[in-house]
Amino acid sequence: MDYVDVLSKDTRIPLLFSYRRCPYAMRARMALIDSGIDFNVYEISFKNKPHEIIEISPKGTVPVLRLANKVIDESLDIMMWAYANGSSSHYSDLDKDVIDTGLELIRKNDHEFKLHLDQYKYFTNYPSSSKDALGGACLFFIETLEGMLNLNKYLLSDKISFADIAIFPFIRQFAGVDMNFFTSLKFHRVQEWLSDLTSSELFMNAMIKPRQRNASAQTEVP
Ligand SMILES: N[C@@H](CCC(=O)N[C@@H](CS)C(=O)NCC(=O)O)C(=O)O
Repeated sequence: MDYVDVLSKDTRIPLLFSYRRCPYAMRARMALIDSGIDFNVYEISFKNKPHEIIEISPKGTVPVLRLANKVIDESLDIMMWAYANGSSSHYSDLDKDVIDTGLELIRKNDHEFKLHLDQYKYFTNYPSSSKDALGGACLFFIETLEGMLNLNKYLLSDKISFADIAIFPFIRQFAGVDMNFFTSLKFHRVQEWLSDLTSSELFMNAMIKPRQRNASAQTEVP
């Protein structure tokens, strides 16, 4: 299938507007794959966003999932749609209070940790703070994760769940700012968890270049 063809109005296969390195898009791709949903990917360029994405989601962020009958343009909503419509039980087999714990953790990630992560990532924009101080300001969340991973192999249980998938791409970014700093931390369970998820088949599949993914999706169209 040609790369551009995925933008056609043929909506038999869900189309994800994505950006390979965006952590929100990563969580959406991982959840779609994890739940066994076949989908196409259109990799956008931020400098030249295709009009197709702006038409269906004027706020212009990725990921955006185009379905036959609706558009979903928040990563967490895409994850929830995937788990509700796919074949995986990584969401539905959890008790409601465990799901609530996962959602609260994701809220903390998206609305508290992310602010500190962005300052740490772009530390040169904050000359009045040292890089180490900005990294240190992120540790409240890493410590919370360490506490949870001391109880279970993954964040909510001994099985990977939506919470691991939603949060892991941001911790990967945190580690990537300065790997020496990350490995020097005493948070060994988080380090193992990150390494486990980074080398997982699920993550590798989510990082496949769009052209390859689209080609395999096409073969399944009747
Ligand atoms: N709350 C949104 C946030 C998505 C988001 O901010 N994505 C970034 C890329 S990582 C984006 O598209 N930014 C728009 C831009 O840079 O123009 C979600 O969860 O989907």
